[in-house]
Amino acid sequence: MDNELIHDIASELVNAEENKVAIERFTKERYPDLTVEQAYHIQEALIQIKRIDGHKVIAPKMGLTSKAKWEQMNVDTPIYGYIFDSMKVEDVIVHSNYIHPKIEPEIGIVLAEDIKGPGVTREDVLNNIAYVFSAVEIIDSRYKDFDFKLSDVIADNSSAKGYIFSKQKIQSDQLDLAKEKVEIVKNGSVIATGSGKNVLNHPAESIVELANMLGEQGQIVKKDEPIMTGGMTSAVLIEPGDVIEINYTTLPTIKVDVK
Ligand code: 0L1
Ligand code: MG
Repeated sequence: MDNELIHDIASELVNAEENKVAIERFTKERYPDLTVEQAYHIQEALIQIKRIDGHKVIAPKMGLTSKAKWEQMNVDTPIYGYIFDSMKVEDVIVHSNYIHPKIEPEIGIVLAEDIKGPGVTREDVLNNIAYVFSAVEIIDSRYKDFDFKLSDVIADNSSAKGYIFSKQKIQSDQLDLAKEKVEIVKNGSVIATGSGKNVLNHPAESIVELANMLGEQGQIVKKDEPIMTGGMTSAVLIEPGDVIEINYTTLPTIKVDVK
């Protein structure tokens, strides 16, 4: 796959995002043998296109971090993507800005010092946390019906489209990251529950995986970057008019309306 084709596929994904029109996954007919390595090259090209368009990368994000998603997709590895300044959401999700948005509650971690894999361990991460925060990711796959294979979703920047972060920063000794629980309350009813354990058994493992995956590319995980470690529940579809409250055991509640 040459650079021109990689750039064309990345452009197609950016156009789908901008026009809010979902496309067929590439592995369905056009590129059934698209590899994970090629997919990360497409993701890099997509990031570059967005940078040229004026978007600033804020941090990497982790995806496919739960056993449930691994079984569903028949994979055994998480993936990463990147979030941009333009994806930030405060109190209102404007539904028409998306194709078919879903939300997932996550635990966010900011590191005190840069780390570089391979060989990073859970202890390395736990000893290097500046603070944690609550996060809601808005995922919005550019593929029709969220129908994708692993390579498709990697190329599509891991479905990243939005994020809401708590303003409050919590010291990591204030909570047990694996035992931290969360519930999604939609229009007054609890519709999903989960915990930090659902994220690779411990959210710090998500940063371990990220550091080791980026390390293979000669890249580091930087201090001060707000990293979403992965969904604590299944992602849930949202609709205009929804009133959402995400309650954690210790981390700050996040409230958001969908318009
Ligand atoms: O952050 C995530 O786990 C999403 C990764 C992509 C899979 C999806 O769109 O459901
Ligand atoms: Mg996520």
